[in-house]
Amino acid sequence: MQSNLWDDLWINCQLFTMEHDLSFIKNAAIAVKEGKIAWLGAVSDLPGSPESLAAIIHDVKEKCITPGLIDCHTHLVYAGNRYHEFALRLQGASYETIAQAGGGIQFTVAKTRAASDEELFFQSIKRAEALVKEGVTTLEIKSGYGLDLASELKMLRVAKRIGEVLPVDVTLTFLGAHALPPEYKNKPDEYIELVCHEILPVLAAENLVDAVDIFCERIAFDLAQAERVFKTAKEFNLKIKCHAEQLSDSGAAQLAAQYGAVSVDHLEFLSEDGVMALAKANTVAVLLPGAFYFLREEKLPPIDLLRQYKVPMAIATDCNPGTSPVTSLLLMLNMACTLFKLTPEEALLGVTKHAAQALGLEKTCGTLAVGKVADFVVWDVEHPMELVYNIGLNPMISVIKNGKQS
Ligand code: DI6
Ligand code: FE
Repeated sequence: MQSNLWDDLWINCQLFTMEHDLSFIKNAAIAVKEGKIAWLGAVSDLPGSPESLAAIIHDVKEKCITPGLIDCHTHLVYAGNRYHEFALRLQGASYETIAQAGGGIQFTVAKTRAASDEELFFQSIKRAEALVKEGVTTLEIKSGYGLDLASELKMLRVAKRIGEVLPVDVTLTFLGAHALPPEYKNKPDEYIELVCHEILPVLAAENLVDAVDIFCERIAFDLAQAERVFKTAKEFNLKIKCHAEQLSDSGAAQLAAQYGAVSVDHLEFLSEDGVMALAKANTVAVLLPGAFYFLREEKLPPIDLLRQYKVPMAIATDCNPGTSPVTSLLLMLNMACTLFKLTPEEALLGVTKHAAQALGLEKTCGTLAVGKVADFVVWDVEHPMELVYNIGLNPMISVIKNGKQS
C-alpha cells in the first residue's frame, strides 16, 4: 500500500526551482511530506500514478511555481508615518538635513516608543499582510525605532508575533545601532556600550534576535563603533548584517565582510575594494531600489563589479517610513531591473535563492529542492519574468507555507 507516501502532490506545474539560474522543469510535479519537499521532477518520472502516491492532489493546470519569496530587509514594525517629510523633501530638503534637524528616524522613534504593544502590532501587521499576499513566505524584520531596552523588546516581540499569526517565517534583526537616541546626544560611544552590554544580552536571552545590524554612515555610527557591535554579535553567535555605503563610502561593507557578515545592504557608494571583500567572504549584496527611488538618489550601486566578482545580489523592500514606504516586493523586482539594470533572472534570484543566503537560511529555503521547507507559490503567469515585467498586478493564485496551502 503506497497511498500515503506523500501528504500532498502538485501536478502539471511549470516549475522554477531557482537552484541554478531559474532551473525550469516542464510538466513537473512537486510532493510534500510533513512540511518538507519530498520529491520533485517531471510528471512522467513520478514513481506511480499521482493518486497512488499522495493523499491530496492539486492539479495546477500548467501554471508556474516558484519558491516562496523572501523579503530579506525590512523595518516594517514602526508607529506613525512620515508623509510630512516626504513633502519637505519634494520641496528640496535632503534626508540628511531633516535627520540632522531632529526629524527622520528620531520622529519615528518617538512615535514607536509612545505606541502600546497592540497599537504597534496593528499598525505593523498590515504591512506584513501586504507582503504575504504577494507570495512572501520569509520576512526579515529589524528593530531600531526603540533605541532603549523596553522599546526594542516591544518591537521585536511584535515582529515575532507577526510571524506567529501570519503564514510567514519572521527572522529578527537587532538594529539598536540605527540612530543615536535623544538621551545619548553627543555620547555615541556610551550608547554603543548600552547596545552591546545592556540591550543585546537581554534580547538574546529572550530568543528575540537572529542577527545584528548597524547603520554605518556619517549621520549614524562610525567604523570603530561598528566593529564593537560586530565583535559583540560574534560573542553571542549571532549573524551580522550592515547598512553600508548608502550615502557615502565609509568602508563599512569591507569591515562587515571581514567579520563574516551574511549581507551588507544598500551599497550605492561601494568601492571596488569593497566588492572584492564581499566576494572573498561570500557576503551577499542586498540592493534596495525602493530607497534609491524614494530618495531620488542618482548614484547607482556598482552592479557590473558585483557581477564581475560574482557577488550574490539580493533585492528587498527596505520597508520603512523614511526612505522606502514600500510593501511590494514584486514592484522591487521591476525597479531592480529598470533602475539598477539587473536582468529579470538576477532579480528573481534576488528574492529567492540569494535572499535566503542574505539571511543565512540557504540550507532551508530560497530554492526548491528535496529536503527543503515546502514554501512555494503558484502564479497565474506564463513565465516568472512576468512577475518582474508587470507593475501593480498581483498574479498569485496560492501560497504554500510549510506544505500547507492558505
Ligand atoms: N537606512 C535607511 O534607509 C533606513 N534606515 C537606514 O539605516 C531609513 C530609516 C528611516 O528613515 O526611518
Ligand atoms: Fe534599511
